[in-house]
Amino acid sequence: MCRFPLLALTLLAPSLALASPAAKADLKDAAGKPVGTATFTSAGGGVEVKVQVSGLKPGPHGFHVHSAGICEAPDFKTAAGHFNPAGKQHGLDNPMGHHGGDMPNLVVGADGKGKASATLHGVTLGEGDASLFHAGGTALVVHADADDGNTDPAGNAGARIACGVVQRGK
Ligand SMILES: [Cu+2]
Ligand SMILES: [Zn+2]
Repeated sequence: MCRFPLLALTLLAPSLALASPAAKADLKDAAGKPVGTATFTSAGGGVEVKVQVSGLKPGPHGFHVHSAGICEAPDFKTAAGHFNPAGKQHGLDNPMGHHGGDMPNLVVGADGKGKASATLHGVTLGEGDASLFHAGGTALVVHADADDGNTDPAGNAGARIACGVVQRGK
């Protein structure tokens, strides 16, 4: 009989979805060209971010989760400031920091490609103000220059060169 497997699937599906909420962002540059992707998964009381990019200038680039889920080229100012649900200052090296959306620099190689993974602490994929899905959403932004790790409010990381809205995964 096929009735039992169907019933089991129906019962399992919702609990699996709750156990591993996931999200992604498709990064585009100021000209609208795709330059990378990021994935977000719940991990150890925070959110693990994995990003890979291509076609970017070699060297270190600041990248952060910003507090509004709107990516309007060319300057991506619509993504607003860094996601900061705890009301801290900017920077992983700042004693008054750091923002929930702060991460170490993304290093791009001579071939224009780069990869990074980082964990956002005090941030969730669930409900509430600390969620990447809070009202208005969030976006992942890559900058032209390195983040110095402590200058409030944005680490002197320069122009915003790529942006992707954080979207619920399937
Ligand atoms: Cu940023
Ligand atoms: Zn910040």
